[in-house]
Amino acid sequence: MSKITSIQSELNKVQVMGILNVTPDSFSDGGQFTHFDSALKQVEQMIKNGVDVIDIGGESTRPGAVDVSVQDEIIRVIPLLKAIKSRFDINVSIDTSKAEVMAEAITFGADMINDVRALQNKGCLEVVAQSNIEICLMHMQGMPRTMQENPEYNDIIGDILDFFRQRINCCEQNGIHKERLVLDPGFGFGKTLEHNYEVLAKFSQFNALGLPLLAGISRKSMIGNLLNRDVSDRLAGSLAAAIVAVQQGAKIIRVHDVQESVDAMRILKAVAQYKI
Ligand code: 9MG
Repeated sequence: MSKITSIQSELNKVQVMGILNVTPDSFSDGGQFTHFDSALKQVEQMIKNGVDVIDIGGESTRPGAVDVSVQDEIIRVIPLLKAIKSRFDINVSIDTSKAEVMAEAITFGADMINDVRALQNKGCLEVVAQSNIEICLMHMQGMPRTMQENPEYNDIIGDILDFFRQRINCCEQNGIHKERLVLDPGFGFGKTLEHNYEVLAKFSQFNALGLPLLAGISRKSMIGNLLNRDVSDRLAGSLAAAIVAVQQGAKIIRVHDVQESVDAMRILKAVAQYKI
């Protein structure tokens, strides 16, 4: 399996990460893929549509979401990971903040850990350090239950950069090499509408850290609230935002609508070859 970040080998290829939420309460597809067979069908469809990596999540991180036990999360995610790995040749990322889930995911062949808490929970650094898995470190102010109550920053880009530097140091001190890391400013995680658009406008500043960047904007309220669109009607806004992020250096986009996103990336690639 090739490295997801493909930093050296495929610098021009943006990776499309397809979202597979196996939670009953995720914000835009809640409950749709909780059944094993429908989840596998969805994976097959995403692969046909050109997905590069599937991101499986067993805990909802939407504002106000309730906690899930370790055992429940493992039951939701690990059998699916095993089934995908035995049937398909595709990279899989596991969206989790729990060390026990990370350990199981590593054992059963996951290619990436996508942690919205950036390995800050107990035991996570240690588990990940004992493997070669890639890790997405996401920025979040607060915790999902309360993060949207009153987010405040003096200098949002500076604060996110400081957070990234601190987490990168922490990883390196624990034996996790920088080359295994991907950074994500965490759209919608402890950020107002204005904060989100400022982060999108200044996304290129995160390139200063020299690591691949991930942008997860698909169907989020920063699209819906600006356009006054219901969650089922946010495709055009999501594609526009993804394109803005990619034009500023995003190397992975986390999306619900794989086919449309792959098409958009193909257009960008066709244009890119004529740029100096
Ligand atoms: C799990 N999850 C929900 N939104 C996300 C985002 O924007 N980035 C990452 N890395 N994970 C997310």
